[in-house]
Amino acid sequence: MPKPVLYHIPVCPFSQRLEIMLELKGMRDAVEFRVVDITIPRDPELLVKTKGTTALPVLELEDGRILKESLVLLRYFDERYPEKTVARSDPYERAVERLFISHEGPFGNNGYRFVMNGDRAKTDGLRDALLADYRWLNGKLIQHNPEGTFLFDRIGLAECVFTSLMMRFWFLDYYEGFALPETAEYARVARWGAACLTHPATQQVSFEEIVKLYYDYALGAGNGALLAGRVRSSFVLQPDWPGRPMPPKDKYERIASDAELGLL
Ligand code: GAZ
Repeated sequence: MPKPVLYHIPVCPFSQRLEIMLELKGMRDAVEFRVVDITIPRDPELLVKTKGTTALPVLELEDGRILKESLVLLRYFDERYPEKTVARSDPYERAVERLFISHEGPFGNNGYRFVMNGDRAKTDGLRDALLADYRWLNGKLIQHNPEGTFLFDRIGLAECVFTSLMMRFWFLDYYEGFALPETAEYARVARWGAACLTHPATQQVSFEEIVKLYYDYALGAGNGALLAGRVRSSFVLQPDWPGRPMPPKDKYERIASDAELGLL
């Protein structure tokens, strides 16, 4: 039986969104996941299919047609396998869900800018920008479901979109000592975040995996790029992350060697 093929990077937040969606639908096996190593040149056949673009995830349908963009793919899966829908069905709730999701871009960017920063003088400003996003989310959650846990009565599309980003932000806990303040203006988003991070359908990656693979991001090198003095990216698939040591936290001081990171 042919299946759609999803080309992806397992540790990428945009791929994990789709895994969460399929898990919630009980349809994880409907799609074949094929891992792409972003630290080596891309397979020319895949580049032809994507017309030269490199961003993943990319979905190839059974007839060869190609779809991209995680937010587009989330809705495609939800509509293609409609037995159990994850997105809301009521028009007003769908509108609220869309508005909430419209904040994922700024939220993701602010978290990544914060972890990739190498200038200590900028840390406070970057933390404040991310905290403003958390306050926005807090306000929306209070507005639409003050007593509950998720944006609506169950985990849904909004949670597919944001959970994978909140999990990546474990790199902020580790490399920046970041934690949400335990004050009233973050209480609702903290309750939501904790439920998202611990839900059985969202357990595709771990704290340890994120911290180890994103070491190079924390020093400013994204997407498999190489830092000075290094020949291996922290995004390499081998040696696999479970066998590597936890990276040093002193990102503002120096770049750890390949050997120290267990990459050789
Ligand atoms: N909009 C696309 C989607 O599917 O939603 C984004 C896909 C994407 O950026 N994929 C990246 C990729 O495939 C991996 S995940 N790169 C390999 C290549 O060869 O292009 C996120 C950021 C950021 C930097 C990186 C990432 C990230 O901000 O996780 O902000 C959220 C990349 C500076």
